[in-house]
Amino acid sequence: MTYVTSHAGDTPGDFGRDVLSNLYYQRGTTLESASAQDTYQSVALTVRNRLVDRYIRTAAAHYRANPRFIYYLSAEYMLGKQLDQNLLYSGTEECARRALEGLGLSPSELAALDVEPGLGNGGLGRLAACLLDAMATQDIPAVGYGIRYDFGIFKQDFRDGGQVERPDNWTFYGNPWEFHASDDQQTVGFYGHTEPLDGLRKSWVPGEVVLGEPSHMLVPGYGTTTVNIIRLWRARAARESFDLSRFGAGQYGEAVEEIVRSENISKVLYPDDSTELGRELRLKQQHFLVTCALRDIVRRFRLRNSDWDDFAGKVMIQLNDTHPVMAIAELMRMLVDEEGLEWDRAWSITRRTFAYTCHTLLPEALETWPVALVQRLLPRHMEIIFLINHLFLQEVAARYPGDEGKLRELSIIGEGDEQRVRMAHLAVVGSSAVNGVAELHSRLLAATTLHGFAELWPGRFHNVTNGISPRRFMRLANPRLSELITERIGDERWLTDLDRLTELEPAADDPAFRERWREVKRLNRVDLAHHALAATGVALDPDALCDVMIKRFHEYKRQLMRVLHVVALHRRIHRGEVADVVPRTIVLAGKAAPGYYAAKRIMRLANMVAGLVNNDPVVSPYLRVVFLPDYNVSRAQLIIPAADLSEQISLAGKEASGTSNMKLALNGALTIGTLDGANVEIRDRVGAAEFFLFGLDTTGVAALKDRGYVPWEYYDRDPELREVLDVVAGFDKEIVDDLLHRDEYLTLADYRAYVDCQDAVSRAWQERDLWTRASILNTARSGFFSADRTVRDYCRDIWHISPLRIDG
Ligand code: CBF
Repeated sequence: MTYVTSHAGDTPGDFGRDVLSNLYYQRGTTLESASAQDTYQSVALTVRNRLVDRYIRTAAAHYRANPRFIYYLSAEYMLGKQLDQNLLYSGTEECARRALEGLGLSPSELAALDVEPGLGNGGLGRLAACLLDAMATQDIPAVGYGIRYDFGIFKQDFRDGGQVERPDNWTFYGNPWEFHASDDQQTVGFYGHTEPLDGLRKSWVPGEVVLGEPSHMLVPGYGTTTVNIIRLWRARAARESFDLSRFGAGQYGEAVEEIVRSENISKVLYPDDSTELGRELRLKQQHFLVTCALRDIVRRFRLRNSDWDDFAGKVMIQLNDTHPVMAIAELMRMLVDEEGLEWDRAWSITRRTFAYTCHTLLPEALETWPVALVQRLLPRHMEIIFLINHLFLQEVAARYPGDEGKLRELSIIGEGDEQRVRMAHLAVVGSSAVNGVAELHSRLLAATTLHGFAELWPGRFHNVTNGISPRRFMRLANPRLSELITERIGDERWLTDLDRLTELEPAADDPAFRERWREVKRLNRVDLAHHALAATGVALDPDALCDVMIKRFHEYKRQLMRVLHVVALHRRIHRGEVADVVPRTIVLAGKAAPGYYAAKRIMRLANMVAGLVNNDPVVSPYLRVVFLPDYNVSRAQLIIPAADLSEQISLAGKEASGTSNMKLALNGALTIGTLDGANVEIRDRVGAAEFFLFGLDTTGVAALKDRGYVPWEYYDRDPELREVLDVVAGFDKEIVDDLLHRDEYLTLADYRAYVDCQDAVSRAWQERDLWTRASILNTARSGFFSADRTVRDYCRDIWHISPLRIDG
């Protein structure tokens, strides 16, 4: 059989012909009568098809080589728009542009119809997408597994300054990027009971069964043939679940009850967990994902292998945070109960198969599940977890004889008011490797949060500092700067070898280059200003310093401190103290978890302060605040290239890594930040002189807390802070009360250092050449933060695999 496969040497004519053919045969229409959706979907298919040939070749080469695969399990993926990415990765950008223009179509109007799959919340989900990109680019055989939520992360609007959440029906018009594979459906059980078989084996008789239906999207590598996939699962009810007789009796709701109950599992990302039912649904989602993924992984393993002792050699499962950790119990269940393996053999295979990435230091972010809930929903898994824990605690007891405290500390089962399964403990016990996501984070994990485990198994603990995709966050986001860099370096290979950016260093001292760099930054600020005006009605000055804080709203990230500084600037300017003031645009963007009231209050305050500033005719020539709603990957791609200053101001010891810090530094923004997360490594690499450091470090934080932190003292001693808090109290007294009496994240303690450091930023901005020099050096020295390097670190330290290059 021969297929028309290769699009190498494509001309605009070929591309245009394929668009027309897709319009005709896939949408049943012609260019003359096509709707905007018809045209967009046909163009998307045309681009997608240009990756299929590479994907088929990749799959065939993987089949032949039977390598060790990396299976990345994650509840979240923030993939970003696919059209711009796939045009770039298929090498058809230019050809497509000419073809579309030839057909009288506007590439930018088509791009606007491309929908971002918002299948994640924030850093962890975007990291997953960057790692998939880098794995494909590094020729690592890999599959990402996740859930195909019907509704992704909510859309954010503001009403009276407060966040309003709207559903994100991202596949409303269909998703042209995915391939459905109904034949690979899997069956997932819930509830029920267990029955003894022989030895430790049991049979689980589920009380409810749901189907998982996969579809996959292509994950192309850049500058290589490899195209991997991400496989997303959607929950479906069994075929016969529609109750025809009830429907006939007019009981329309009851007739589809089972369908609705089943499909609810993949309905939304992170269902509200403030109710018992919501929590149960979340656990159901987790079990659904891991069961579908594991069954698919075993199916793939069996294509070329038959001996279970080869499993861990062929299968490496990376657990992205605790959400997929139930996979450890599920694999044990499959091996012991279904495959009849001895417990010890199954445990050895399981432990060697899994590796776990921890993304937090906040104890409250380490997931736990009530034993009673797990017992009811997943009775066999609970028995398995108890047994894993029992055997583990025997090991602990042997190592620390008589030390009851140690047993309590390390146990997978937490004993409080109610027994709870500590998922991070299960992850560490059931994995061959555990890693933090920045040097400081990994160090603190081993010293504090997971200390007992690091003492027990020091060799199991690693650091893999996060990274970002330079393709997405430089080449696609910032084409102007990319072009300038390519022109200077001489070729585009820096996009896959980001350390080559160091070749820009001499250019930092070249006045003509600095001028062009500034011009690019300015044009990017002009683009942002257009967008901000359209989105919010706030007019921005493209010559003002663009000061950016983009991230989830969380108290520890301290958006509140950002707002306090804005109020301080407002007061100063309003009083006429403008001698040292440089015009600034404060850009804020980020969502808060719907039930996180403290974060939502801060967001509301930020919007109110924005109104105060923007509507004050004395202040607004110097200062503007724009809060761009509905932050997502596409908005990040727009904001980051325009940024001059990157706000990374979390309380030291709270941010695991951060990745917006890397994206902004790569795009030439200077950082104002604390010694937290990956800020530490950014400062080490770009240079202390090119980084505005302020605030307590982790030792200072601990010492202050030990001494007894009294926020009032800072208020008493700092007249400007007093004035600022008085203004804030006029908007929201509760926020000020909390700051003065509790201030868990030491905002007042770091406030003065922060504001003084911001003054230093303003002075530095006036030294335009020095600033631009530092901006260029930030870019030139950010090569380390490429996700390609992250993937290479995983390969070397955790996965123990090498790239598999696909010919052609
Ligand atoms: O490691 C990726 C990111 O993950 C988080 O967003 C998370 O969800 N735990 C952390 O908060 C970030 O610090 C980290 O960069």
